Amino acid sequence: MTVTIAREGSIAVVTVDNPPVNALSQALRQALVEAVVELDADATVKAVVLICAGRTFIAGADVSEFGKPPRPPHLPDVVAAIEGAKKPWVAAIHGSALGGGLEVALGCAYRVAVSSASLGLPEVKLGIIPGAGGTVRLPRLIGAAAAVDLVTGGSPVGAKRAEGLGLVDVVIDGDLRAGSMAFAEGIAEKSLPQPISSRAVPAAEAGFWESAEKAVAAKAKREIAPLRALASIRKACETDFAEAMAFERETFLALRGSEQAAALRHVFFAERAAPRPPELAGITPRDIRSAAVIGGGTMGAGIAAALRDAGLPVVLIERDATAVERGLANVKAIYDGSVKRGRLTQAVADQRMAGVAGGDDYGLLADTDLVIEAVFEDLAVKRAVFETLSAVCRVDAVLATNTSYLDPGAISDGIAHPERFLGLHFFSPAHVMKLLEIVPTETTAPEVLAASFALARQLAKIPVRAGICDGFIGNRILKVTRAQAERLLLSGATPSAVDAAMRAFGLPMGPFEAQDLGGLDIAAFQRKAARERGETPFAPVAERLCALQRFGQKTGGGWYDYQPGDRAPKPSETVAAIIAEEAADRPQRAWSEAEIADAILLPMVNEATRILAERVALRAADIDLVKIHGYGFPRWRGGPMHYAEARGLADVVAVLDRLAAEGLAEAPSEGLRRAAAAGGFSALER
Ligand code: T1G
Repeated sequence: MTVTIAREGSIAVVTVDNPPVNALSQALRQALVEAVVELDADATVKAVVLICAGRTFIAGADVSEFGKPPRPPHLPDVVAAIEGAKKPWVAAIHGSALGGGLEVALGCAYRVAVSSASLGLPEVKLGIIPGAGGTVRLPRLIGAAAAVDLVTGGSPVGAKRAEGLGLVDVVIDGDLRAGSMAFAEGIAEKSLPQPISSRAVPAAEAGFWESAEKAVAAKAKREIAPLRALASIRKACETDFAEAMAFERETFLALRGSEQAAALRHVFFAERAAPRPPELAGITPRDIRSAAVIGGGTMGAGIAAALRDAGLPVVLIERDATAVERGLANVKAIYDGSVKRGRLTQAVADQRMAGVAGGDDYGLLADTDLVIEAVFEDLAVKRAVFETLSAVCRVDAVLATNTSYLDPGAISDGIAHPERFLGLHFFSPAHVMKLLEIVPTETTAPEVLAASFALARQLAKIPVRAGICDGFIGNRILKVTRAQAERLLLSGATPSAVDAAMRAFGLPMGPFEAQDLGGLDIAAFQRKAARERGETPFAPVAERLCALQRFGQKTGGGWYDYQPGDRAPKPSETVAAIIAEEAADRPQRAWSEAEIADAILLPMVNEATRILAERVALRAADIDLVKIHGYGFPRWRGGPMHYAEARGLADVVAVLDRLAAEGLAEAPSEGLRRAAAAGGFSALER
């Protein structure tokens, strides 16, 4: 880490260089305080430009320091030193001025930025609030309403919008260093602007705080930090600077040690590690500049849209002209929906759509870099597609199957150059869900695997490498969850109670509501395949519902009844009667919400541990990412594996043993017992 000071005439340029994102390590904080002292003492210096080397302005406090006791100089003191400097400091912003980085910029007398820069206070996404004056200075600079939006949502704003808010003084066209130097020369002789800390806050209009609290609570759901951030901003608007700073600091330190902050930090680092698996270090990915999708159904259209959103030209192949038209219409419907929801302008949607060419001739793919198959989940159909592709496509074209359940090795058996083949399992809707399970076969080449991880980065997806088994990582765990949920029904719980308990834990919906939404027939199809493999999937009630064609919302009834045009689930007497019959000879018991959650979550952890022990997943954190980004597991819980470790694996094992003794869950796996004895899942990751 270096902070260098260059003098050009009466302007001093302080350059921060702390790769990769100029995070505010202790050494950097110390160097900034020393720079203020040195430049205040230099009579030749009239103004100071604070600029950063590398990809970005200061992107925040050093998150890797969070688990450790804070060391001086503390960031609020660094910001106060800059704000109290005798010479005006100008923050010259490129990349992302985030968190502590923006707080440092707020300590500066002025802020300038290039138009591509973004500025934000994302702390709530880490389960904390700004801890160096962000909630206190921001309302003094841009008013309470804009400050509430920026801080409680945690999303950055672009430089132009920041200028409109008064967060940035000037947007610099062209070279930032030259532009910020020119700006500094322009203000060098002027008197210092009033420090933000001593400015008054415009009074909020009547009822503002009450409505803000309702809006923030609705969006934050069970996350604590957003409402605490709102309280800190309100304090800043209603008390003096010093009292508000003390409140903010106290709140920040309390949240920093919270379970939610630990969980969100875990997810933050897991998400950054996922696109760069250590086993691919040094492998050069094959270039992917063009793509094709075979199959224009829901998945194929979603994948085509995801590829287009990443700027790749796409050929959408279907079996005949009519199917091609239908496929293109499916893609267009996605973009029409995005325009209708205000996510895209019509011009952008048209441009995206123009990049999708439909066709029923595989010959169109002779020079395509990547082909993703998304046809019907039938082995023979898929094998026929790849037989044609391996004859038509370049020998170095990456060929991928989007299969959810079939063995990619069986699909690719016999194709030419199998080293270029693997599974790319997208989650529906493929242009929205961030999870991408990457499933190599035994012959997949490293540079093809690396190309898939690079593609995930290009698609802004979270890639997780999965080994081959029934359901890979996510759907294999889902099968256990569904079987476990039925087991509870046969021992005294109801679908509504199970769903309510899982919502209370933080899931967006419970297992029965989710099946009614997705359709019970999909899992029935997979259970049929499992039985043909000689397995005995446990779904006594679901099988009977499917026999009655009760497939969920799409048939007006599944686990619940639905009134026409109303998606609200209603408890079903039909289902209750079937449950009662299936439960007839089984012991019944009362279930509390916490006991239901344990009986669903801990078997989930048990199966996830088997997946880890079998190396189907390489890291416990990868399994957390699968559940969060593929199945809605609450981010602020960190994922099932983080939740289990934070709770204590010994307790997880003890509760599972009790449930198993009652025949209500499988006993803890050997791997889970080993991880509990070792104090964590890392014992299984070596
Ligand atoms: N601290 C430490 N390391 C960080 C970091 C941070 N704040 N941000 C990123 N990294 C690492 C990351 O782990 C990865 O490491 C590398 O940088 C590239 O990251 C007091 C308390 C800045 C938009 O929340 O949003 O300030 O894997 O792959 O896609 O009020 O990183 O290469 O070894 O994400 O170009 C607030 C979080 C902190 C910003 C760049 N700041 N970072 O995205 O690269 S709390 C944040 C990001 C705070 C104050 C409070 C993004 C990025 P490695 P990357 P990118």
